[in-house]
Amino acid sequence: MKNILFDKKEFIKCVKENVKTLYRKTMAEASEQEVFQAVSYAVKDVIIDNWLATQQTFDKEDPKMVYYMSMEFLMGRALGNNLINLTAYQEVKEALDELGFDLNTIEDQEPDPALGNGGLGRLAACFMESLATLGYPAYGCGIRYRYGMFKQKIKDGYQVEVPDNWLKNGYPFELRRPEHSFEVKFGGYVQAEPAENGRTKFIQKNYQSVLAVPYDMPIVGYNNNMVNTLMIWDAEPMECFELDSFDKGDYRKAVEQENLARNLVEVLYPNDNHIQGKELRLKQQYFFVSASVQRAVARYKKYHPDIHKLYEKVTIQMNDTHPTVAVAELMRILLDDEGLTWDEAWAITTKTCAYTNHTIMAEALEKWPIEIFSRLLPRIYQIVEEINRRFLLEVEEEYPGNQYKKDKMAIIHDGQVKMAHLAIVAGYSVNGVARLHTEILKNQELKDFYELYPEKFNNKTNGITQRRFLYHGNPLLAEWVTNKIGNDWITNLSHMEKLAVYVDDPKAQQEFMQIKYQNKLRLAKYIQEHNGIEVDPRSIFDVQVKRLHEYKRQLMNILHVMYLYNKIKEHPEMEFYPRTFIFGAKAAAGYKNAKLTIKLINSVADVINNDASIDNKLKVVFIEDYKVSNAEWIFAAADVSEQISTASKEASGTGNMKFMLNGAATIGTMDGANVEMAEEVGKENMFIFGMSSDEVIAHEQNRDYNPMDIFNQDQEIRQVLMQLINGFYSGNDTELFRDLYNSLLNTQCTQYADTYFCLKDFRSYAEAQERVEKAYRDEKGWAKLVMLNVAHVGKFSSDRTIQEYVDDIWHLDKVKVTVTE
Ligand code: DL6
Repeated sequence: MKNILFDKKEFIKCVKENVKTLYRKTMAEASEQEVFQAVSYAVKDVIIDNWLATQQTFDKEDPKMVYYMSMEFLMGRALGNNLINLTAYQEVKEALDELGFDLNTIEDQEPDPALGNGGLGRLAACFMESLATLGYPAYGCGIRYRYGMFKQKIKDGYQVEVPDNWLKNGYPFELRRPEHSFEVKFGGYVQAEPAENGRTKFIQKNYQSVLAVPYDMPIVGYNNNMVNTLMIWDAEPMECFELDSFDKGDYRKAVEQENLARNLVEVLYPNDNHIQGKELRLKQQYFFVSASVQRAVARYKKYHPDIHKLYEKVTIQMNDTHPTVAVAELMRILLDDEGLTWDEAWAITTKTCAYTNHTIMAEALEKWPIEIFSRLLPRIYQIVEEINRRFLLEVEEEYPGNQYKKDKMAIIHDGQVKMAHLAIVAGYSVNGVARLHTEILKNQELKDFYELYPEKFNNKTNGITQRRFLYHGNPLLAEWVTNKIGNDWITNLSHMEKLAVYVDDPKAQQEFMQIKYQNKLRLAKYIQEHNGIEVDPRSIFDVQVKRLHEYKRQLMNILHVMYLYNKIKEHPEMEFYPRTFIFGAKAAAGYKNAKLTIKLINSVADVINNDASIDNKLKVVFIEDYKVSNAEWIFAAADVSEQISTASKEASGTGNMKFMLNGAATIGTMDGANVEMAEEVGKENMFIFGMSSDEVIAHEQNRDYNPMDIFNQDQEIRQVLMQLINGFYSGNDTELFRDLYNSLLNTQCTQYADTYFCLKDFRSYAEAQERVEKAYRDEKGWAKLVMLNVAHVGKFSSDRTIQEYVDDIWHLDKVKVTVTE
């Protein structure tokens, strides 16, 4: 692909100049990190022209914008993807070759901006990329955490969290925009004063405040000149710490402001699907939301005199409940700054804000104690109280005298502010992230709200960007696909279905499996270098990489590995296709059972990998520091994708889609988006097992499941469980894994034993794994099966998801950006 934007000679010159001006060095003297910086600045030069052109197009065409508000954006590295989307990857690779550097090595110098935990943050990143690629005007709004997701080290089998100082060398792709700073106020009290128009003015007094300063990051669309903006907010003190404030007796306040600013954006809360309820977290939420809403309103007002029509140009998507204070902040601006009446402000707000729900896990549903909420955000709390008061009148009208309904649906109840209720009451759209998830929301979790506002509910099944997870992460397969069907798949993944004609073609099958083998070699090398474990690339690579959470059932996976090991030991003569079980997962720092599961996986790995008697039939690998950059390699190398959550618990999953795109077969439950994957590729081309979500929910409601029955009846399962407490994997320490044993069996230790039905689904899982092995032995059959998966992955592009958001929720128009020389 020839690229007019990149003149190789010019580019080389620019890189050399950058090395000189940034570091006073020649290329020969520059380190790889310095070359990365120089290359990135050269790429940014090109991006800036497109970015400017995009902004000019926005100014001229005045399109409606979506403000995608999210506490998390798990962007991953930018350089490689920017090059791909500028269609300049090959040219830059060649240019660097000429300079004596390898582009992959230079890419490795970039920190992973890990401003997110897992699925929710990565989805936001895929959405930003798809919006730009499809040509839709969008701002991502988030926080510029100084420390993103921690780096994970494994020491003695345990997870150790190491701070991730991703900004330490400076980040070349960001742009500080102090001219768009806003003040954000916390605390104090609200004073009501009569206003000239006869109404009441509400003024926040004696507050502390910080200055929110945006850093813009470019989001480059694929081959279309479009560059959208991710604005992530940094906090700075309103006044610098000055000595004269000491003299003025303001010393304490000056220090407080400085501390507030420093602490606010210091660190991302590393919890996935679990809310910690810390005051600082609420501060972070209000901080970035207030700044973003202020910026959205200011931008709108620059071009439009009538604030009543804000919703015609601005839509705010709240990524889970974390940014839900946006509702009250917009109301505050409209009431207090713009002087609108309540009804006017409410009419605008309820046409502007929309909400996506990402989980039904009770522990992830945000509820803030009134005490914290009202102390920190006194004016916002007043507004929420009024929204609640009016909403309860509406409920009363619909269900007269039904106090039970009111208590259940109230936004403020039992000393708490319920953010999901606020989001639903004020939002014009409420969506789940896979069909099953949305149905569970409608019929169980949010049933009362669905009955009241059925028109608000809709489903938007998640997706992933193929530009990162195939084009960049798996260049061999990407090239093969392009050779077979052309390159339309890059911007329209449904073209993959054209591959279906090749699934029975022996030559294509062989090529496909050869690419998989190359990718397995690449991962095997990585594992050798990082874990010191030699794995056989001819073995089945069976992979579970995702956040560690009990509902995702990494524990069931490792129990099954223990079970297989017992079988191989007892029946060495048994036929067994060699397997490498690969895990990668970060556990929240305070999540005890999750961390203990990591230790268990590593302990099992120690025993199995060092047992020469099993003839390398089994290997277990825990990949340290699973993150977006190594994920791309892992997906490319997987034969089997483990998507084994307890049915009903995984809202969608997106890893499942990344594996499918890269030609892995899924072993999974009928949960989240797995259900739709099975619909696309056919159940016979996946390895489905376990209880359905209805069965799980029925057991939960009836409380009629007792894992002890299984323990008593199933000898092999009992043997595995006993190995948790007889020191088999813990150097005779019988206590080390007792909490895991208890979580599965002991009702006194957990709410109810085996909350996530690991034992209940175990036999069905083991049987599905036997089917996997049998299928893998049939080389042609396997090649056909995984190729069919790739051919039917089209639906799971985030381009499709974004188009649905645009059509059904946001109603945006595409813009076309032209760059003039
Ligand atoms: O929608 C993105 C992603 C889903 O794919 C996962 O299934 C779901 O677990 C995840 N949800 C969260 C919720 N976090 N909170 N709070 O991360 O969202």
